[in-house]
Amino acid sequence: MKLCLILGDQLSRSISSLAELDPQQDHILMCEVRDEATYVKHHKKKIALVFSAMRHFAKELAEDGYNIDYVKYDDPNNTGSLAGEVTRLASQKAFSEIVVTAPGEYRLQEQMASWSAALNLPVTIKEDSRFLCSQTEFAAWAKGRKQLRMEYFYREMRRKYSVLMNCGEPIGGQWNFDAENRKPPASGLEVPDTYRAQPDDITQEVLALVETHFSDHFGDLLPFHFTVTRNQANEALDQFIVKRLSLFGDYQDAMIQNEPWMHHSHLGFYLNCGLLTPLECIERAEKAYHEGIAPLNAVEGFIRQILGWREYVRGIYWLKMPDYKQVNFLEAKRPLPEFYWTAETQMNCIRQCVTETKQNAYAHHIQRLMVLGNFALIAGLDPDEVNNWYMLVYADAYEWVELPNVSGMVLFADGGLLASKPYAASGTYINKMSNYCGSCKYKVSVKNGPTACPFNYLYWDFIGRNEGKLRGNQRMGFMYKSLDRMSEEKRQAIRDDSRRFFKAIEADEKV
Ligand code: FAD
Ligand code: DLZ
Ligand code: SF4
Repeated sequence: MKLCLILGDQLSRSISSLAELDPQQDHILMCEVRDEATYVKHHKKKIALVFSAMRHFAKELAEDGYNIDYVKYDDPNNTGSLAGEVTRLASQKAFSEIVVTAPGEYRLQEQMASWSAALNLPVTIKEDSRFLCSQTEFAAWAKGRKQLRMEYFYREMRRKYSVLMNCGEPIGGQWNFDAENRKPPASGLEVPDTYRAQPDDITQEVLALVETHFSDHFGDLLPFHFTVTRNQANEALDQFIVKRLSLFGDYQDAMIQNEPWMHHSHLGFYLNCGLLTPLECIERAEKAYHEGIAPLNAVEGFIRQILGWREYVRGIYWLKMPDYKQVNFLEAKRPLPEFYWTAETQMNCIRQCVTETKQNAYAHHIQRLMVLGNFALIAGLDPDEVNNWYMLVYADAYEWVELPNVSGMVLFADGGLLASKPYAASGTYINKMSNYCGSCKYKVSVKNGPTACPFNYLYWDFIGRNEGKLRGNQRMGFMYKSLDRMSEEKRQAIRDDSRRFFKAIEADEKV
């Protein structure tokens, strides 16, 4: 008799641990535990999503005849840890083996390595089949390459899965249509609402539990409209394909005041906990292209995020852990400013993005990268503090995807393994891609002085401050030529403004 442990982000019928299970005699354990809910103090909405989706998944498996042992968070016997719950059940029943699909995070893999000795039982850890590129395949692709560029990995994945291909060539004659995907927000652009599921009795019970036990966690619990079943997640996918995919490409980088959802898919929450599989999202998008529902730039752009970026960052994570958690190439040390929690800042772009993050446990990619991340980069914020924040605030956050995006893509803390140059930008970029600056106390057109947009001087301060590390980067050559042309007076003004700004943050003044 086997015991199969299913984790809160493994809610798929296709996971490897379920494959050889005998519903007649084997047991499945699912448990809501303090350790997983608090190793970072996750956003309340994320805990509610995971617990409710776990309960629904367990119910479906039970209806299909599996023996389920489900431990609720407030069960008085709950030990609070996965190891504790496996041990407790193993002491009650005579299991011959523990089976689990490999966890998504390194820390859990480390923990599981000691279970067999502790339990005196074989523990079989099966390949994580929720991904399209295994760790071994990624390692083989990476071996011997000087640079691990996502674009080349993506092309191989397109070939491997024959996605948007025609006789070995990419449909449309090119692999990537990104150049068409940088439109600023059009005035009067109508943005369809995100999919909103109605909370049922199971979800209501979970919401009450989260309110009771996690009231000190970040974020708004209500309104709660995440999908918590596979059927609902499928509807959310359908709705994305019909209502938003056609403009996904055009407005992928655009930001509009009070429009948190834009034309993005909002499917990452469900992909990452197992309610949707990456291949079905890709196939539905490809079908939409062939049926004329969405243009190639949108479909290719969306598919690249899932078949390319998502698989690639996971590959990097497992290739480079545990060292990747320590990287800090730019030796950034500044503590995370309080406004990342409170949204109390005069910088309208940051206020918007933090407020929406608090409300929705979501911000779209460009808000994460070019507003919140860009500030963290150019202000020199400590990677540990920034990683903790991103892990905690988003409902789709799991370390395998969060860490490479933050330390690699945003902070350049890995020295250029993931991104060929830092994604640093001044206020001009934010002004081009959003309408945030119009409602800001600062003036994006002003470069120095108390009324200037802080992104403007912090950007050049970042370039100057990190000259020793970045001047040698070929892709930064243009920036250093511009810096070289700057008068000493201008450079001093940048340093003075930046110093004044940092001092104000340190003194808890509202900046
Ligand atoms: P869409 O824009 O609709 O994209 C479709 C899907 O593509 C996403 O659901 C996601 O599965 C995948 N995808 C897109 N970009 C990336 C990427 N850079 N890396 C991996 N997958 C990608 N994504 C997470 O899933 N979890 C995280 O914790 C996370 N943290 C991030 C932190 C930072 C600083 C940055 C810059 C990006 C982060 N991302 C993360 C990637 C991306 O921002 C989110 O996947 C996306 O915003 C989720 O919203 P969506 O489902 O509407 O995505
Ligand atoms: C995210 C999460 C949360 C909040 N709670 C649980 C839980 O109580 N029980 C569980 O099995 N899984 C949970 N998860 C998902 C795990 O944290 C996830 O499996 C690991 O981080 C590995 O990716
Ligand atoms: Fe952000 Fe600067 Fe624009 Fe204000 S002016 S919204 S701080 S980019």
